[in-house]
Amino acid sequence: MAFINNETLNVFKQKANQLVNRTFDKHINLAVTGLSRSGKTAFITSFVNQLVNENSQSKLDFFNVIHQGRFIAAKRVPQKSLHVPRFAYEKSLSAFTQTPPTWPEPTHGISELRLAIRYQPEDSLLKYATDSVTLYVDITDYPGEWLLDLPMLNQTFEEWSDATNLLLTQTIRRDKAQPFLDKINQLDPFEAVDEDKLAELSAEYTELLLHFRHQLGLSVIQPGRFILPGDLQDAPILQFFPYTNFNNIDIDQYQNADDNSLIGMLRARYIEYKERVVKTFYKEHFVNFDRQIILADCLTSLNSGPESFKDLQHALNLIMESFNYGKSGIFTRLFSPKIDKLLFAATKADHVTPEQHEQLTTLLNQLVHQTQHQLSFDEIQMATLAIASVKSTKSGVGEHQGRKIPVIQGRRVGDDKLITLFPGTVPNKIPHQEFWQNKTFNYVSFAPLDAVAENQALPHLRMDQVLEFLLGDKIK
Ligand SMILES: Nc1nc2c(ncn2[C@@H]2O[C@H](COP(=O)(O)OP(=O)(O)OP(=O)(O)O)[C@@H](O)[C@H]2O)c(=O)[nH]1
Ligand SMILES: [Mg+2]
Repeated sequence: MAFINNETLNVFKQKANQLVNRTFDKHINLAVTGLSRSGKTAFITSFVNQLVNENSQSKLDFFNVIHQGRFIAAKRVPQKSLHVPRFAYEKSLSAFTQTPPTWPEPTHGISELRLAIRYQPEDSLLKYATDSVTLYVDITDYPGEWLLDLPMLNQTFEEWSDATNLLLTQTIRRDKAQPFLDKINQLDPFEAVDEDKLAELSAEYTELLLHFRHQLGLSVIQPGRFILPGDLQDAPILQFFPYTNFNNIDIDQYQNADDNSLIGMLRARYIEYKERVVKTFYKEHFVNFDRQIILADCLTSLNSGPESFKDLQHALNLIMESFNYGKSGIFTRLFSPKIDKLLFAATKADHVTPEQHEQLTTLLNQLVHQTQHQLSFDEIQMATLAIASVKSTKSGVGEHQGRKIPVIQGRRVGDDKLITLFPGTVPNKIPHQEFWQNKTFNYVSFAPLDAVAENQALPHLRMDQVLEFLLGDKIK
């Protein structure tokens, strides 16, 4: 007869418990996106930081699992996909812990991080079966520019070229684009291709896109990969450009042009780009996302003027196409994504006084829902919030001409000076000419206010509401 001693029994119990836990463990693939500089890195850093440093003083009251005292702990664990770069959490956090604190460096592609959150279940079934459950959250950071390419999948090279030509010849882009357009329009599209010349013109087109994004604050950048090439830098697949003179060439001759002619090669590379770059992202990554947060920096666009704002509107429109599963032929044909929750966040809300936050949320809501096409989002629950991943201002009351007005105070980026101001009123709907004429909105970039200790939670605005919306139902 075999005897089981206490120790063996304990090991047994432990194993049984582990097995139960494994059965009940949950998992979410959470994707974070937004155009460049919209605040993705700061957001993910704060998201992780809030959870791993959760303690009795944490400011996450709207995250129910914490409010109800069921949260046990969160930690980073090795990520799932070994072929995707790691999100550089330590590096990014160190920007906020150094003195004086700064913002993290820009990032240039996709990255991943896995978080394990242990909690006590409240769900009646789970509660009797186990003391704790782990929710694994795989967070992916990817550039919103990649979503701008989706509509290209439905366009031929001619259609895309014509659409891009239209964009390049509109007011704000025209001045800068004209010399490039002149060069293209002088080319003989049927001549034998010179690959060096093609590379040179592609580089020129990329420079234009970079100028539009970073100097003019524009958002509609196509192909998105051109300004964020990652490991495709200098690859021929990123060496093409729109042919902007279709009106003046013989279409039959174009249809019959072979790949060794200039226009033939442009067309071939465009097709290859769609197949290998655009589709691959959707097939390898996008289809696996369960939840998505889209960060939009409405305040910088408001500050940059009507053209920049209109462009953000246009870009959000294009981005929404990626979540339009109902009608879009692209999705029914090629992919079956499964995103069930979509959160739009207006970032950097700490740049305006608190009573403006509601207006900012309403404004983003209008931008998201203004889309001309009747999109079908039946399957997706959507919400809009105004947030600050890392709150960098203090708010208070000041006086102007004998009147009390709300103000914010922060360290201005550039000269580090502590300044106090009322940045102005955020329009609660898509602004008309009057708003732009009066130009009462004055946005100033602030540096993070105070350095935090490594185990201290970063100050924020509404990150707890973000957590509740994105994870709340999975952590019951
Ligand atoms: N005041 C304030 N500024 C913020 C906040 N989040 C981001 N910023 C500002 O926005 C800039 C861009 O933030 P990132 O988090 O690097 O944005 P990103 O989307 O990762 O940018 P890329 O990596 O270039 O695509 C920062 O350098 C800050 O100036 C915030 O919560 N508050
Ligand atoms: Mg980044």
